[in-house]
Amino acid sequence: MPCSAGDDLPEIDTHFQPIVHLRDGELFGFEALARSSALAPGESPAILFARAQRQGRLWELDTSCRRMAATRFAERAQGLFLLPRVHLFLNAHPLSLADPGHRPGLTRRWVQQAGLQPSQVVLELTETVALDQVAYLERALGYYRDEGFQIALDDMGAGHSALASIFTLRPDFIKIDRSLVTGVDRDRARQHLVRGLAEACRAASIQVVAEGIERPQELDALRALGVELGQGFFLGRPARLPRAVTRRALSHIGRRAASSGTGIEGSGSPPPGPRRCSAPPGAWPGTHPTHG
Ligand SMILES: [Ca+2]
Repeated sequence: MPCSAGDDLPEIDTHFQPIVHLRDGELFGFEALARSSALAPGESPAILFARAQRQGRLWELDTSCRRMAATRFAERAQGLFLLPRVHLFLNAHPLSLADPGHRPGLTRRWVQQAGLQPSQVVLELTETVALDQVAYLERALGYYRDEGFQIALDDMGAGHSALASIFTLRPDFIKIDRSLVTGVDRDRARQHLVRGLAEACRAASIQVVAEGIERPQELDALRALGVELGQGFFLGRPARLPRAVTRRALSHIGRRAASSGTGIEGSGSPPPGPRRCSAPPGAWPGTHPTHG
């Protein structure tokens, strides 16, 4: 059941999309994605945030989305959140901390009330709004890190994002935008860029998540290029109930793990991945075979 984010703010519900280890298909976590009946099909929630920003209510909408996401995750995840290594990725607008309505400590409170540890939660800060506003991004990163959260820079490679800011800001994760992921298996320029990004991030102990993986060939290419984590329709569509990776993707990853030869120049054994969840893929509730 969706619920109101506040007086005359739109009704918001949350869907969850799995984030998966590309090497073996194990679940790493979920991104919480805002959905609203106030939007037409295909419209981005960014429209709602732009409106809230004009009304001086950006913080109100932003924090309400996170409160609902944490609450819904605890309600719908059938105990998954009790596993300490399942991560919940929550989007946070970097400019909302400058909003007049900002009250500190609320996100941490919502997360803890939902039974989650702040260290399980990754705040995704979009990079595209902040090319000339790095100070806001730095402030948001420091603020949420002090609250005990991990930090991801979102949308890397999209719009105006500045790759160099990765090494200034030193987030825990970067999320590579789908504009670099789509067709990466067929485009050597994208391959060079993604490989360089993955290698640089590994040297800086930053984990890389590729977004928008829709084809098995893209998954194979990203894994060969050293990307550790992925997200996209091939691995699992956003859904009201947090669900594990699709069986189709799991069996594909299993077959690829047993073979070699990706067609990607210079590919070798992938580097050691990030921390693993403690349960095997088959143990996750709600695995669904039909997505992807
Ligand atoms: Ca995001």
